[in-house]
Amino acid sequence: MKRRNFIFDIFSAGLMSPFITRLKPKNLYITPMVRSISTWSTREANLKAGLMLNKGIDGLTAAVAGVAIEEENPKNTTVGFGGAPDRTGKVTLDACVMNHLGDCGSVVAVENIVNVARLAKDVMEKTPHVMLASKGAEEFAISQGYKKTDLLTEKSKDDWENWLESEEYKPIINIENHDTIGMLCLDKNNNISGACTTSGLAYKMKGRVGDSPIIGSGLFIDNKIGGAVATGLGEEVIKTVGSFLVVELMRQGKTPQEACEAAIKRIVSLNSQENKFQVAYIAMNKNGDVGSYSIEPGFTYMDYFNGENEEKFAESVF
Ligand code: SD4
Repeated sequence: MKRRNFIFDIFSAGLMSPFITRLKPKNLYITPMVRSISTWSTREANLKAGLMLNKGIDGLTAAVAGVAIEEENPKNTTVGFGGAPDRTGKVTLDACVMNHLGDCGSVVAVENIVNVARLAKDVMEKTPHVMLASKGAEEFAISQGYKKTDLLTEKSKDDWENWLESEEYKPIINIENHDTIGMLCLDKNNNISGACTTSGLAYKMKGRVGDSPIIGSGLFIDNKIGGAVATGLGEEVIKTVGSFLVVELMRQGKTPQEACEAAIKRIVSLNSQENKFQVAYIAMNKNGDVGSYSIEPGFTYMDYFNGENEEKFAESVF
């Protein structure tokens, strides 16, 4: 009997079926990939999300739980509790979330509530709206059982008082106005979701809202393509609808890296070089490929992949 016929015969006789059954779980099953990336040195937050994704938890739940670590961290002066106040001394927070279905929620200029990304998720899931602002958002939070918390710490109060005495204020690139956390999570169902949360620019004008809670600017997800989040000077991100732009560039065939670079260069081309400021993007596509790019050097991001949670330096224009 020829070898090929012999193989055919034992298959058709069902003789191989016990082997195939035994081989299947071990050798033919591919573990779905998970990946979580987040802006700046948000190590613990990204690890939290990555471990949740590993357990099979969905991307949005993981992203909201991950960014909550920074919202609750008083040392992070750009997010949540301990965030720098506006120039009247009030801490006001902005956040948004978006899931793989294209559903989104957002809150802007919220006082006294720490976990505003979770609040944005609640707006998405429990109201007929996408965005709630200020007192309305706070009242909704209280109605949902959130605790009222004074977000101004002694340290951020002291810093603000020193700022009031300073003659001219210019934020120091990568030192002040950074650490906004934007996070993208690819879960075991190959769905991408994201969250973005911030106290915005330090000593901003009362009522100022940046890019972070604006769907398409601070965050955008299209689960057929991928997702992107922004950090840095929100006014410049809004002008180019930055995160949406990154996702649309990926739709046109660019890798996440190429898309981040093109979106950053768009901003640079609209500004003179004397006017120094930072903007950075991170992006991920459906294959789990990631990209990052910034205007000024010094932007880092966290990457949880294959069980490792690593800090990475992004390349920059200058
Ligand atoms: C804003 N984009 O309110 C935010 C600030 C930021 O890291 O990202 N800081 O403009």
